[in-house]
Amino acid sequence: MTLDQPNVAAFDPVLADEVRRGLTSQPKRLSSRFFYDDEGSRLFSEIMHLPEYYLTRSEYEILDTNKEQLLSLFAADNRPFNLIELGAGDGLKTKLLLSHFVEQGARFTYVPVDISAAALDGLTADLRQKLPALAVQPQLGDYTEALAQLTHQATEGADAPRQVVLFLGSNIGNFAPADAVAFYAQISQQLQPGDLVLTGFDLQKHPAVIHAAYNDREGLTKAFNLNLLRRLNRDLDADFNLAAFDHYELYDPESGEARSYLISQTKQTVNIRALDMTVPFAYGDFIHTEISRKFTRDGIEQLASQTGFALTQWLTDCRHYFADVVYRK
Ligand code: AVI
Repeated sequence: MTLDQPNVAAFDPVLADEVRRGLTSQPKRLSSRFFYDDEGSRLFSEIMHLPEYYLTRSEYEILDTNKEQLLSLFAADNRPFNLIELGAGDGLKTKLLLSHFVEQGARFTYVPVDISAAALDGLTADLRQKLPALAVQPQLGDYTEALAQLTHQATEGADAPRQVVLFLGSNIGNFAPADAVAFYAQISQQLQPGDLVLTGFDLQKHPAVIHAAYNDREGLTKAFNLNLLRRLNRDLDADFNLAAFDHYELYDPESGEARSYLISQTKQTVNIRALDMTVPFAYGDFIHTEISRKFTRDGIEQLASQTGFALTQWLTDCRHYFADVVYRK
């Protein structure tokens, strides 16, 4: 290898492969999975506090109002339970449930699962300090791998813990419809009858409310979207000029999809040196970066029935913007 050739092996192969495929496909696309480097995670935490981003506050209200009911369900028949949170992040909303469950003397272990070691370490340290009586068993890794490992270890018998999976914050909205079905089918296969899944779904509502949530006046969502290009500059030695791209958000009430794009504001060529690739952009060319699906009750019931679950609880906030839904295996 000569000195001016990129050392491709040093770059994240999954990122490299997806970027190569995404930027040569028509239309161009990049996966929203790559939003969450340290800066992207920080920006998302700020987005959650924006006045326009109603999702977090709506879900907080639901969990706060229904925490007693949720505990009765999770601990039914006096069984202990494992509370397995997929994509725990900073655990903001879960802490509300955890402190209530600990106060009530519930027999349970909290198992946060996350792909980011930094996020898991931070969350675990914070919980050990704030809720020292809580049993925490962090699991680093991909959701389905971690879930497979956990349920494989599960014991049987009357006092065997019930598995309760949490997937909050409408993270499910970032999956394409077929991927969401495959994901729940996989979770379902790993659970026993009587195990539960609590999911946060953002609901369809006035399109203007949804559009504003992804097009905030402060420009944080724009910064979050553009940060993906900054990441490619750093991780794949690319030279995207962030000022030459704009954020564009579309909400389509027919499909229930909010879609984020990055729009080229000029004719330009971008070099991605780690991939030995140049990407031409015409004025107005776009990269599709995220889908945030909004659901109907019918769609949520259908997802349950297609994947081996029954919908047992439907909890919403006072404006009916968001639903936290319990599926039983
Ligand atoms: C993480 N996820 C549920 C967020 C959403 O609403 O789709 C990510 C986000 N994208 C822009 N703003 C927030």
